[in-house]
Amino acid sequence: MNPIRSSLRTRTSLAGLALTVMALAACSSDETQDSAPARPTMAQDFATTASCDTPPDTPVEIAGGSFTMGQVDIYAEEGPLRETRVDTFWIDRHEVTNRQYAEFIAATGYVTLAEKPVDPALYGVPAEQIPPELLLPGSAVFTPPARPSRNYTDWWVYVPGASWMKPYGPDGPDAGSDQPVVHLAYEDMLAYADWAGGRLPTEAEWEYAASAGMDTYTEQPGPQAANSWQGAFPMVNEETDGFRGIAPVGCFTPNANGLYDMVGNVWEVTSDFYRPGHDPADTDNPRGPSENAAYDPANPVSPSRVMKGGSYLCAPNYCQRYRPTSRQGRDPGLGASNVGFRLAYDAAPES
Ligand SMILES: [Ca+2]
Ligand SMILES: [Ca+2]
Repeated sequence: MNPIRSSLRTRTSLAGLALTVMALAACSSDETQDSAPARPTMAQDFATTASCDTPPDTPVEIAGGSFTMGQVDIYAEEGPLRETRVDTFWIDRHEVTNRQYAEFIAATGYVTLAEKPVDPALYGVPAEQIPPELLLPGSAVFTPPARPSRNYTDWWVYVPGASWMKPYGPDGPDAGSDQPVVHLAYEDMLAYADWAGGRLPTEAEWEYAASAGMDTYTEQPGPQAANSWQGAFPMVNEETDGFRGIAPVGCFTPNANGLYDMVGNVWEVTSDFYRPGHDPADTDNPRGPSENAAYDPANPVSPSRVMKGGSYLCAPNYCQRYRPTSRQGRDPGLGASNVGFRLAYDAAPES
């Protein structure tokens, strides 16, 4: 067995941490298989040097209103349907990019969680029992398996040295400046938001902003509609949309609000705590459950946050999450190579 993969499973068994970062990932599945396929390609094979016209960094005003939040015909965690009110807010046109995050780092000297050694106390066992590689700084990187699989431990690998600056690991290329920043913990996103004068959107705000003029993409987005996965996930990536992995922001058609990549490219973390399903009575600017009420079956260790919209890792043969209503829990303490964010604002930011 690959030692890194073995380590990841060990880490999962110790603390439940990696389990969550894997489950948050592309999509979830209840099916598993025992065989551990080899991997024919490396993580960095998913990198691109393509460029697109980057949308402006100025946010878009989303006029307050009501919409039908949720969906009931795909996954149980998205229901029930309910008419939901959202007040006016502003939201970024595109996912936060590596260029923007680098400006924050340069201004503050901030160090992200993935760049720090792992606290042995998180494992709950004597330090001498923890494999040393599990204490190295790092993050979870998508690495495709060689044979078909529905077991996410076959494609999520804990890679020491992976970080927002090296999203494919230390041997891969540097992060593309106009590509979405990934491998961040929740606290890393909050730190950026504080510096930039914004905040993370609530799930209701995000879904309201994403829903304008959007199809639900129960099957597959068109090749111009979203950076998705064409072919049989996780092996066959036909790249019909031009991107095997992450795309620079703004390469796909914006929605009716002028927002790019709300669906696809990278998952986007919101401020709501996660639990399966929505509170049917919480319909006026909902902010999700309390921390005590948060519950994520894939993450028993720490209260997950909601992330939205799916990523470049998903396909109808495996999951159906290229929709504004799609949601999964996100462990706040670990990064992954397909999870990012964008900011919301209570007022028009000063230019
Ligand atoms: Ca793609
Ligand atoms: Ca996205």
